[in-house]
Amino acid sequence: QQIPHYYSPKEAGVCLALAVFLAAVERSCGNNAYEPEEFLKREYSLTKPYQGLGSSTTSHWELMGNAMIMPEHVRLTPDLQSRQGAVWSRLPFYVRDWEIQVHFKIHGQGKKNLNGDGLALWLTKERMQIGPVFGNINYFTGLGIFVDTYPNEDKHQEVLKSELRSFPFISAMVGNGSVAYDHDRDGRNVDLGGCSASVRNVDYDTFLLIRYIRNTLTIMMDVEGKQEWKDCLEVPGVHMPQGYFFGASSVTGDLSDNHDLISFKLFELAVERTLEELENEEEVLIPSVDYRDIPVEVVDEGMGVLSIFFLFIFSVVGLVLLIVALLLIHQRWKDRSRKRFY
Ligand SMILES: [Ca+2]
Repeated sequence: QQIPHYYSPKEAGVCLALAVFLAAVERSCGNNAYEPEEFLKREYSLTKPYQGLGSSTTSHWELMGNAMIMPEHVRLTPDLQSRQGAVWSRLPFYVRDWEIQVHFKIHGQGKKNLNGDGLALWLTKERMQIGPVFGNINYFTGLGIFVDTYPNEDKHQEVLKSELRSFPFISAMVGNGSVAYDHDRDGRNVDLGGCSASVRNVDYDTFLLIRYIRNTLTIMMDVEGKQEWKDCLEVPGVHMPQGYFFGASSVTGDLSDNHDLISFKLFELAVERTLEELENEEEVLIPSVDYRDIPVEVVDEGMGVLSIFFLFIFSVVGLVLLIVALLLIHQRWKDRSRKRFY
């Protein structure tokens, strides 16, 4: 006679855990058959309680402007006028295929379209600089992803109905150091496109996913509280140099919002490459996008007068210094020749 076997609570617990684990393995294998493996890189990530962020030289991230560390987030700007804040990674970034998951929150007192200006994520050659593009410099070199919450162009100009964008609007831009982000046009002249996303004053969590595999840039978002990624933008043929810096910045003007960065997680993606692919790879020195030539002539417009002015000032200063130096040398030579007579 077989004795019926009852599982002890401990055994049952182990079985249950095993079943849950197997189900999870199956699910991840089933759904993500084509997803590359990913590894969280802590040195490029920023998560609670933000210990790696600060002014000490051992910290991986640096604060700037009005940005403040709070228990639940890094507040890039408070809901007050004319603030600017940013966080920048100190470490140059050398990973070929990667993904960023950004958890953020934009909220404030202002009614719709009476708030601004939004936040930006960066992977650029420059770091820790202040300027007009969501708090960062213009004519940047690298990648900028913008969560623009204020429609500047729609307010100032007649926009074709087909070009009308609903704000907040997420867009991306690749700059090579000589292209301007035109704030009055919400960067529409040079961006790579994007999508509308109601990310402001919502009760649920909002996330952005930026993925870069084999030179294809993909932006996805989870902004409806459904725990699923929705496509926003995909651009193939994006060439990014190595050794750039990650950053997140934000700015407020007459209109404002709280711009909170809750987490920034960088994953390295394991993408296999054939020997041929590796051999044919060339080092990228300047960021570019295949399908469009980044206009270079833009730089000449406003900059022309300014550079001539500076060139003139520098020439004058240089000339004065040269004359002073010559006079000093002449004086010394005169003194010396006089001494020789005594
Ligand atoms: Ca704008």
